[in-house]
Parts: sequence; structure tokens; C-alpha cells
Amino acid sequence: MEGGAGKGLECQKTMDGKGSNGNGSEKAIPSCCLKAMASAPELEAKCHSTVVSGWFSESHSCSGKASKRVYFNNPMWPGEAHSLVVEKVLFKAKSEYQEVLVFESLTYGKVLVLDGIVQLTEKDECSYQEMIVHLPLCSIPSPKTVLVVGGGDGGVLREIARHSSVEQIDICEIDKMVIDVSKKFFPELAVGFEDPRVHLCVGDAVEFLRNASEGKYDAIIVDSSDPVGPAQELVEKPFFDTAARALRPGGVLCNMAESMWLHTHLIQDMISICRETFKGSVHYAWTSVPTYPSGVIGFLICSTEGPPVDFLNPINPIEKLEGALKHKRELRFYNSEMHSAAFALPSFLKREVSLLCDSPTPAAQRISVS
Ligand code: SPD
Repeated sequence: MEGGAGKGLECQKTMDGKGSNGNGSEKAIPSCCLKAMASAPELEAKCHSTVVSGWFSESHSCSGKASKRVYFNNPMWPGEAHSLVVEKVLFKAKSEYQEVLVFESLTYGKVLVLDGIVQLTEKDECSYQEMIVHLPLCSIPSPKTVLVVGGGDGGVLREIARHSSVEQIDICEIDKMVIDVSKKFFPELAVGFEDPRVHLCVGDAVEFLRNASEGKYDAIIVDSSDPVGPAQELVEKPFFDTAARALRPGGVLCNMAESMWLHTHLIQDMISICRETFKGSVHYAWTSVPTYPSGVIGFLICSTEGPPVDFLNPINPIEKLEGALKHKRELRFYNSEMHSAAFALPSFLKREVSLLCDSPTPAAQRISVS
């Protein structure tokens, strides 16, 4: 949901939004569309969301003027497109940053789509939101201050709120329309904004983080859209440096890190950057989300130098946290067994990422990848 450098900040406590900030300028054509157009210049690229004959397809729709054929081509997952039957389109509008679409699907409940890419469905959102939050927060004792980058639907906030040790939850989301749409169509997620510990900032998270005091956060959770276009900077070194600076010693970062089936090189790059930046440990974990490309999504999870963090064996198991299993609603996916299992990697990925590992000396153990 997040991205866009150089925008102003508009911060407030909890949910009384004042409208998004920005410069009112026309949104540039996303780089992914430019690539799609460049690869087929005879086509007229129409971005983004496509509902054709009652099916939504996660892709770009490039309609060939001459042939009237429809080509699907998203450079993040070229040559494939996951489709869902659309019962009813509930909302479609362009925000200052992206196209926002909500539809009722036949099999996954309501679906939130940004710039043609599925962000969540009611049926499987539990897997992503629960894992991206509890993998880091259950790995440190008594987290108190947490920052969410992106996450405008509120689902990540809902999950953080299960941790009663947390005293302050800051969230910086760039697109106010995402927050408003979630409040209207996804109340089970937007309930996260109702927690009195939440401080909402509508603006650019990179700038927000730059202004954060050093060592402020116990945990930072990056719930972004894919790193094409504005969210690109959230997988680059300057962002990780800024995040590491804002974490306390032994603080943790959990960053959405794409699919091991589709994005091995991106994962390698992210691990390699984080290894330079985070002097504690760096791990890759993953979970199953059927409506994301290839059906899985990963998380890069790192700690800064300080009290060591054993991500594989949660020190703060959710089952022992009072009220956590049922806060607002029952946990649907995460438990301590899923936590440890998330770090088990298939052999092909182990081979790819092991190139980044040192020999098993104490220093090298900082970056064990499973
Ligand atoms: N390929 C889609 C990745 C989307 C990650 N962000 C999801 C936001 C849910 N809170």
C-alpha cells in the first residue's frame, strides 16, 4: 500500500482522517506499465484492473488495437495471471497514488485490489497479516513500540493489538483512500484503527522514518505493495539503513519479501542488503496465501545488533499471552508450530540463498537462512 518519496506528512491519533496530502500532480505511468508497453509497442496498454466476462485477472490488460486480443503481462510475474470470478464490483476509483478496486468474489469473499494487484481477500488475509506480525513480535520479549509501514487496510494493526505489552503502535500509510475503503468494506481489518494505542500518519513512510528518533522502535513491520513503482524504495539499502537506525539494539524488522517461486533474485538482493545493514540476524520465512501469485509470500526478518534474537524459537509464544488468541477475533492461521515451520526452506531456495552465507563461524551464524 505504501510508497512515494518526497510527499508531506499528515499525522494524527487514531482514525479521524483529514484527507491525504500530496501535490495534486498527475500520477506518472507506473514503470511496470512502461515495461509492458515497451515490450509490445503496437499495443495500447490499459492500466490496470481488468474484469473481463465476469473474471478479474491480476495482470495488466494490454488490448491489441488490431487483433482485439487481450494480453496479460505483469513484469513481476510474466506469463501468468491468477483469476477470480467477480460477483459484483463494489468500488472503483483512482486515488492520488493508485487505482483502488473492491469486488465481491465468488469464492474468496471481498477482494481489495491496488493497481490491478490483489492485496487481500477476506478468506485468506489471515495468513499474511498474522504471520507478518507474530513472526517478529513473538520473537522478542515484551514488545512496546511498533511501527507499521503501509498497512492501510488495518489488518496488521488488528494483529499487533493482540500483544498487550505493546504501548504504542505508529502507522504511516501514504494513501488515505485505502484506509477509507477498508473502513467501509473490510471492517474486520479496519477494526485495527480503533485501538487507542494507534497513531496514524498519512504520508511517506521513508520520510516518517527519517524523522523518527534513533532506537525508538522495538519492531518495524513493512506491509507494502509489490516493489514496482513507488514501493520500490522499500526494498533498497537507504530504506533499510533508516529502519535499522530507528530500531533499538536487538529490535526487529519484518518486511514483505515476495515469492520464492518467482522472485529469487529479489530475495537474494534483499538478504544481501540486510546482511550488511542488520548486524543481529537475517532470516527468510514464508507462508501460503492462495490469492497471491504462485500462492506463497515471504518475509525478510532481521534484528539489529544487541540482545540476540532467536527467530526460529519464539521467546514470547502467542499461546502464553493473555487474551491474545481471541482479541477481536480468533487467530485463524498463526500458532507457535506455524512460526517455526515458516523458516523451513525448500532445497532449491536454500541453495540460492546459501551463497550469501558465511561458513558456520559465530559471525556467520548471524545470517543463517533457515
Ligand atoms: N502481491 C501482493 C502483495 C501484497 C502485500 N501487501 C498486502 C497488504 C495486506 N495488508
